[in-house]
Amino acid sequence: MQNEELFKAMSQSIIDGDADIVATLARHSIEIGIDPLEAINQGFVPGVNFVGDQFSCGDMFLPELVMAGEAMKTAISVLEPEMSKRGTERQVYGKVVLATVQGDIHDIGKTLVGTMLSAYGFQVYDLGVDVPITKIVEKAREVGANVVALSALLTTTMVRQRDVIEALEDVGLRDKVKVLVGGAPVTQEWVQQIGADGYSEDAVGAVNLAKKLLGV
Ligand code: B1M
Repeated sequence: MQNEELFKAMSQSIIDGDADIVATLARHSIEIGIDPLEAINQGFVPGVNFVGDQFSCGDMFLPELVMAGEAMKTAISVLEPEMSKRGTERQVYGKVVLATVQGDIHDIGKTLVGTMLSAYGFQVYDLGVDVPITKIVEKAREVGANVVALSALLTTTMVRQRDVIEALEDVGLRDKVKVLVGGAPVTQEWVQQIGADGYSEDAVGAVNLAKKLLGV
């Protein structure tokens, strides 16, 4: 199968919500030496984006969104070990407390960001999804985090990123950590509005930004 053909099949397997085919195609891409991040970005993500678009215009419904999300998680779980292996930089650059903010259960992009940060030399404390502000702040204090990384996929939950920054200020931690935000609705304008230190549109960008913010 040519790469283009494989990417199309990957996208379709997400649209169909067929986790078995997703896993087979993901394993095949590893066998033929495709970069796992390329498989995600060019193969599987177009499928999940298609389902998202169809959902917003009412042509697909919640069950399809759920199945596409589960299928996407299968793809990541097959490709994740390969991504980790490819991260060759072994020094520890810093500690990152990572979470999807309260009220938001989207975890695919956040997990991908965590995988890449770990692969490229950060110690990542992934608190999961729907994480309360206090839990994020407490963990940052407990581990002496250098970076707090906050994912939000909903326009209604982006505000929690600002709440975390305010809570870090309240407990005197704001000047000790860099705050990195991300997720589909996040923009540079939002970063400025809430006083975050930066955002990136994807997982590789998050690694580069974290390194830049820490000067490593
Ligand atoms: Co949801 N959902 N969803 N959903 N969902 C979106 C986000 C939506 C845009 C779909 C749409 O309408 N077009 C829409 C939000 C609209 C808005 O607010 N503007 C939406 C909605 C409305 C909802 C519900 C409210 C639906 C409902 O119940 N009526 C509900 C909300 C539940 C909640 O959170 N409280 C809901 C639920 C779900 C599922 C559970 C079914 C499932 C998630 C499964 C899971 O995560 N385990 C789901 C899915 C799959 C999606 C879409 C289709 C795909 C998201 C995804 O995984 N993308 C999404 C539409 C879309 O984005 N096209 C949609 C792939 C992933 C690799 O990309 O997450 O963007 P992404 O992450 C990227 C970058 O954003 C960035 O790097 C990642 C890797 O490149 N990034 C960071 C992310 N976090 C970062 C952090 C960083 C840096 C970069 O630093 C800290």
